[in-house]
Amino acid sequence: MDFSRAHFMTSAADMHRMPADGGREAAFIGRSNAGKSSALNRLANQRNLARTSATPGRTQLINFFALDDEANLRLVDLPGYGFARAPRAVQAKWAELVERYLGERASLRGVVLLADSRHDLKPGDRTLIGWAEASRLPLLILLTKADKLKRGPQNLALAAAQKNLPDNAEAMIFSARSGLGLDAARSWIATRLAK
Ligand SMILES: Nc1nc2c(ncn2[C@@H]2O[C@H](COP(=O)(O)OP(=O)(O)OP(=O)(O)O)[C@@H](O)[C@H]2O)c(=O)[nH]1
Ligand SMILES: [Mg+2]
Repeated sequence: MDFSRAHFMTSAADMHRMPADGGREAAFIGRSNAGKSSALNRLANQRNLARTSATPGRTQLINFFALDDEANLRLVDLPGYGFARAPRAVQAKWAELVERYLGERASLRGVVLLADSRHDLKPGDRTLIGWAEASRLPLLILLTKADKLKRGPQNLALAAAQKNLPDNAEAMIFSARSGLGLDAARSWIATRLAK
């Protein structure tokens, strides 16, 4: 699977505006600023595929990227959550959209949850883990920005994240900056998108 072929397809604010629900896709999700867009860019070897920003909450729409000309294989960048300044109504709309997407999207084959390796998983992350489990979706937790941690703390973060995970989930250490965990993440996604 050639992730470097990834190209932007479309953005959607609701289920109706998403691309046709055929083929297979993997979705990226996580708190604002967790490193979703950076991970996508690194996986695809492209600097500006998904926008990255130091300002949390930039990705407000669901962005679809195709890996092939026919758009049968897709990567999906979901809006971040846990942005404290977002109005309650916006947060409620986010939850409704994402829960529906995870529950109803037939082409969705796997979810990649990104979480900063320097912090414990947050209640919002736990909610996501629960939704993925309820939808029986394979879940990969990427513990991001691991270049900011030495080896010992990386292992502690991994052990903490692996505690109490449901059977559908696994965790890995990852850094979009250094490329740590990149091959393992690519191979997990390729497996989910393979027939
Ligand atoms: N050191 C380091 N910084 C990173 C890494 N990945 C992302 N960052 C930084 O973290 C910040 C947020 O990264 P994004 O990729 O935009 O995060 P996001 O999850 O897409 O954020 P939203 O779209 O706002 O939800 C940026 O300043 C990135 O440069 C990493 O692997 N290492
Ligand atoms: Mg983003």
